[in-house]
Amino acid sequence: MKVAVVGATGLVGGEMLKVLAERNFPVTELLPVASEKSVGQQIEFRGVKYKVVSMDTALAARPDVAIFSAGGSISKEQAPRFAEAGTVVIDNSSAWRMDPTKKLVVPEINAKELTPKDKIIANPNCSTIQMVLALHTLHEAFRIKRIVVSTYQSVTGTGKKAVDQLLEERAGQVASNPAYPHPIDLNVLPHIDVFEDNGYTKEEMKMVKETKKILGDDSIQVTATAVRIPVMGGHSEAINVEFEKEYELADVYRILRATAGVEVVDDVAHNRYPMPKDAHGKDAVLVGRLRRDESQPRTLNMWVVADNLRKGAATNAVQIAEHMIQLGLLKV
Ligand code: 11C
Repeated sequence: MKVAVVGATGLVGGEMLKVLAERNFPVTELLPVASEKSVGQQIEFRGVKYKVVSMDTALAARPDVAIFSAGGSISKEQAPRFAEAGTVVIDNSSAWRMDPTKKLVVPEINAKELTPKDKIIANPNCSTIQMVLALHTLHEAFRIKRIVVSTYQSVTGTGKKAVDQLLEERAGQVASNPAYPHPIDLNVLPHIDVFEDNGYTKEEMKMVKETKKILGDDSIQVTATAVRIPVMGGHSEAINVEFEKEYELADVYRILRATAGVEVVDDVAHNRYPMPKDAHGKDAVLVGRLRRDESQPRTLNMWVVADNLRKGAATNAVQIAEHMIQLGLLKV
């Protein structure tokens, strides 16, 4: 299969290449695409060196599938060109997620909704993916009424510039080209992406809107506070979820242990709970600290951690492509 990776030189693009190789995705020809200034640069994939090409060169090669991780405006402009040329586009930006004509897919939840008409498929935001993966089977069992979530997000969600800011500050320097309006080392920023008119950030509103769309239920109420912390390796989330039906904690454990892509890490007697350093490099969404909210009936507290570059981005995108192969929507 001819595969284009758009944004191949970025943090997510690099993880895409790693995940495609690890999962033995049937790549016969790779087209790494990046901005004009990176064209000609070499990247390595499965031990072979490939030259970075321009968008137009990749388009002319008519790839079977193009995985985009190059930001919303590039996706908005370029994804339709690829789709018109017959390429299936899996887009990791926010450009198409809330478009009612596009599917927003977490494969374990809703890949079955994909049809031959779907030529641009949206990959959700990382903080949404890990939350809905930890919640969808509980929703089936007990019906979610309301979610209150606070996130603790890794600097890798912002990109290389933020990783460099953290590393420079940690080395005692003033960041040369900071990604954030404040220092991030020894600090916490209740600010991810831009502020909207309602006082929430765009990241917080993505969690509200995308959750409803993926779970296919507009009645679910979601309120979020998204926070950047000086961590690399994964996003963490404190989730308080109120159900319509009463639940038994034993059933919650049983359901989560049987949920594909979820790993329960919950043994407080031995100080075992999910942490970003353990999620780093893994595809599983780690769930722990499961406990009844004693202040309100039918309500559960949980702590959910995942590698935002993997299940939150690259792994989910590659899994969408794999499901499309299984469903006969992409031909090998
Ligand atoms: C962050 N969640 O951690 C963001 C990164 O809409 O795909 C991913 C943004 C997106 O900053």
